[in-house]
Parts: sequence; structure tokens; C-alpha cells
Amino acid sequence: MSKKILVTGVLGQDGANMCEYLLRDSNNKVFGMIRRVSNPNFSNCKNFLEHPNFQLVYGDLVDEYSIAKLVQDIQPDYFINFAANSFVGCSWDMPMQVFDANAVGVMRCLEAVRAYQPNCRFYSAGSSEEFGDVDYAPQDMKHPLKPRSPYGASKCAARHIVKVYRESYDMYAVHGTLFNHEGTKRGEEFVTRKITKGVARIKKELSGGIDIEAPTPIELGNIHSKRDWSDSEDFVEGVWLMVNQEEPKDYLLASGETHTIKEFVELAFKAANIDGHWEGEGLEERYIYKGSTHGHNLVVINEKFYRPAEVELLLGDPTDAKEKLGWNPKISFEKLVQRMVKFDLNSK
Ligand code: GDR
Repeated sequence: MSKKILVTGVLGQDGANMCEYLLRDSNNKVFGMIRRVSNPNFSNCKNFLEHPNFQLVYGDLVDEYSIAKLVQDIQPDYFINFAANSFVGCSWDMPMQVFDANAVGVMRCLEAVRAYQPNCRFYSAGSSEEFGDVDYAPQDMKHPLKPRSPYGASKCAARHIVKVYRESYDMYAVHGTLFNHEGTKRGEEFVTRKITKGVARIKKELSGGIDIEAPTPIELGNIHSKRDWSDSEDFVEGVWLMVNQEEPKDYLLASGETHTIKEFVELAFKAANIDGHWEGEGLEERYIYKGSTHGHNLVVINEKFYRPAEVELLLGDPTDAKEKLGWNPKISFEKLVQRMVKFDLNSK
């Protein structure tokens, strides 16, 4: 039977991957919501923008009228909300906007569904940032909410309001607490893509003869924090499983492995056949090119990328999602890094 699915945030990594995944089934009619901006970047959408079962629609999470109108007009069977201000680092710079979009925005979606299409199944994109300064590892859905950023706090609020609507109005509304997930559609402000793009640039500098003696290093902040990284394409499958259960319930998606930013750096350079080693400590810590006698830096630390408060360790326990949803992620951490580096090496 044909299904109408409203997906928000389709210019971003997860929204775009969700649309690609859903459009593989010809019974799905996908409505992709974007905000109006002067120069939208459609590069993540190029595989489906012209698909006959895809339609671009305009709306904004901070404009409740636009959300309500979309729900009224489309009458979706599913509403998958990936729109957000998703960059933790900038959430200290614009905390009100982050809260408005990420927390009140979710409430606007829930209200629209409750008022105009109460049988529509709603998904809210949560985050491991809800756990913050963690009490134990691996984290599961019973872990207390201890956010460390305005972003993390906004996602905690979203999680609470989804539960309230589910229980108050008997709605199928779920909040997925997703650990870090990356891929070739990842924005360049996030550390993984910043590294893989940087590695590709340095590879070119080393082999292209711009100045073989002096590659421009990648500048990073806290390289000792640990993250549980997966591939976004695996996660959108998990999200679809979450909204297709008999009973609505919140789940956590994670790889069950944790790695430092340093390990990501090492693997990324290795994937580009560039040898390096670490030296120094604190702000003096750096990753040095082994192929040069001049000790050229591949990575250096810049204080400006430190955050006012850091989440030091994230490690999720995906057992529940694997056992109850039958979720089966396929892409390992190593494979993820290799894919991203390869993609960036092959990009112009
Ligand atoms: P995160 O992702 O905050 O975990 O949130 P991000 O890639 O921004 O940071 C990961 C870790 O790397 C450290 N870091 C740097 N981060 C960035 N962005 N830039 C740097 O130069 C840098 N140097 C070190 C950070 O301090 C941090 O410890 C992501 C987002 O996708 C959220 O939307 C999502 O909810 C969570 O993952 C799960």
C-alpha cells in the first residue's frame, strides 16, 4: 500500500540518506522539507531530487504555521524529523535558536500531527549528547540525561515532550537516541569530515608539488574525546524500523565501540597512505609526517576548537535495537573512515 512520508532536513546528511532509502520502495511517496535559504546546497540530494516519487516542500521548524500546513496538505502516514541545528559547537553561540528549532520545533511537529493527522507516526531525532558527562559505559536508554551543551539540553527536552505526547494522546511518537553517525554527506564542520577532507587536501599538497615540504596542517580541538561512530546509512534503516513497530518505544542506535579523535586521525591518514606519528602534549600535541625529514605537521591543536564544556566519552549499547528491532548495521568504524577518505580523495 502506498505511504506518504514527510521528511525534514533533507539537505543534511540524515534527511538525504532517509529519502534515498525510502525511495527504493516504489510504494513510498516522499515529501522532503527544506527551509528557504538564499543559496541552498542540494549536493546531498542529487540522487533523488528528480525522482518521480519525491517532492520538495518548504517549511521551517520555527514557523508553526508552515508545519501545520504541511501536515494538513500532505496528510502523511509518517513524519520523520531530521531538521535541527545539529552542530553542538555552535550551540553556545546561538542557544535560543538551537532550543527553538530542536526542542520547541519538535513540539510544533507533534502539535500539528495531534491536531491534523493523529494516526501519523512521528520520529524525533535524538542524540547521545543527551547523556553528556556520563555515569557509566556503555550507555543505554536508562542512563540519566546529563547534557553538557545547549544542543544536548534541547535534545533532552525533545525526548521528554515526545514521551508526553505519546502517553497523553496515544500517539505513535518515538525519539531515537542516535550516537555519532557520519558518511560522505557529512557537513565539513563536524570533526570526521573535517579530518577526511583535510587528509585529501594534504595528499594533494604532498603529491601535487604545491610545496612538498610544507603541507598545511589540519587544526583540531580536543583530540582525546571518545565517540561511538557509525555510518548514517545504517542508522536511517534503524529509524525506519523504529517507526514500524507494533508499539511505539524509544531506542538507541550505536556501534558499541568507542574511539578517540586521535584514532580517527590515524586511520584517515593511513587510508590515504600517509604515515605519521604523534609528538608533544596539550596545545603542543601534533601529528607529524613521517615522509619528511623536516618534521612537518599534519595535524596541530588550535584552542579555538575547544568547547566550553566537553562530552569526554560516548559509548552506546545497541543490544535493544538489535534484538527487538532486528537492526543489523553493516559498516564498521574502519570501513566508515576508509569510505569517507576515498570519497574525498576522489572529489575535485
Ligand atoms: P559531536 O560531533 O559534537 O559529537 O556531535 P563533532 O564531530 O562536532 O565533535 C566530535 C568531537 O570532536 C571534538 N573535536 C572537534 N569537533 C569539531 N567539530 N571540530 C574540531 O575541529 C574538533 N576538534 C576536536 C569535539 O570537541 C567532540 O568531542 C555529533 C553531531 O552530529 C550531533 O548533531 C549529534 O547529535 C551527535 O554527534 C551524536
